[in-house]
Amino acid sequence: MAAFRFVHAADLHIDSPLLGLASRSEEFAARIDDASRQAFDNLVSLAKEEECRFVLLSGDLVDGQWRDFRTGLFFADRMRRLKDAGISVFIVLGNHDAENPFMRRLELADNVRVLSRREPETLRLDDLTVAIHGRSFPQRDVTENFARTYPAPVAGYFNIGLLHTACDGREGHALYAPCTIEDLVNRGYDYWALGHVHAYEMVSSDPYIVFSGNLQGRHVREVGPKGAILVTVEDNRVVEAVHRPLDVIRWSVENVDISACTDVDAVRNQVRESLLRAVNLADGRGLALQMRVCGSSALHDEIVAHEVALSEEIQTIAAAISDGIWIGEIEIDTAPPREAATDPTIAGRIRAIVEELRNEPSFAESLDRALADVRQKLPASAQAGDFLVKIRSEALARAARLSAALIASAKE
Ligand SMILES: [Mn+2]
Repeated sequence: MAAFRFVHAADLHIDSPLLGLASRSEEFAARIDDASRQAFDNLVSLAKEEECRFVLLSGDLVDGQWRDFRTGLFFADRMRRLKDAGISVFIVLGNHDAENPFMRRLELADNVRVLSRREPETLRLDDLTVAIHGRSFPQRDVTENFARTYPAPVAGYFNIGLLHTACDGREGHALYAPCTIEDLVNRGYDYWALGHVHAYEMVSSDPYIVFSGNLQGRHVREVGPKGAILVTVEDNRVVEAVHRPLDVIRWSVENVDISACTDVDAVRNQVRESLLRAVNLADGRGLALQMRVCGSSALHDEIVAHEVALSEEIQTIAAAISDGIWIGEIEIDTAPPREAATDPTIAGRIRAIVEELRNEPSFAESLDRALADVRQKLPASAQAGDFLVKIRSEALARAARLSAALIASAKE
């Protein structure tokens, strides 16, 4: 029974800076600068520990621009380490790699194969009955549907497609090498190792179509665990494909809802609980987070008046929990209690003005004067009296309805 493992990763963006960490502390800075390299080292370790036969990298190994040649040195060194462990590496280049002038000249050990930029290519690993199909980006802006140009599967083999693509579109990702899920399914492969989209996504498990996501989150929009897919194959079938977190800094957005808090102590507790939960999920990693204090509360005025003090307290609570928390931004987004909350729309503001008039004595007086005028012109009768009383009591409600209706029609 032929069984083996491989690991699928993408979007390494080695040496890409982690953004939004401008005002970080010095200790945290040291942990952060190396994050993308450490995450890649974690990938190398995973491949060795799990005795993987090969590693798949589905593009964007580096940014469009390197800071210097040491990025290439680092990558070449880790490829050699994989060679020493008997592990092959198969790569398709992505839009960032294509843009990078150094990537073309990169010398790599002979366990590494970068698939052709000119046409789709198939590599056969006969000892494992594996066929790997792929095509590198020749330039950044690939608008062609690459998937449809990929070769037919090799009969009796476990067929893998390596592809850097936005598939049928993913928010926040340029629509490069677009294709539909049907295009991928119809190709008849067993496993599509996709790259480009930074969020892990198991698009399908029959056949396997997987975005591994990036190895290390780079900013606060890339929250949660980041890593690679560890795949076990037996008799040309996937028996397991699991996402293994490999990141060293975890990004998180914490919403602290203070609606249920009746005093500032309760707010502090809420903040502490939220931080403890995030630290727990980060599982020993550094934690870079954005905190948003929200909810309707009677404490709103007090919180807004002492915003700076609250921010400092939150930092102190974090420091008391761990030295691995870095809070990038604290957003105070609370509201007054709901019953007192005002509707900010024009219609809402007019309703508020009408409500105010209802309690305004001078308005009542002028209304009475106007109605007295009308009364003189009406024949004296019980019906006319009732009519005026009705007008008097309904005038404000009618005015409110009329103004709301006028506003609604004006908007159309
Ligand atoms: Mn990309």
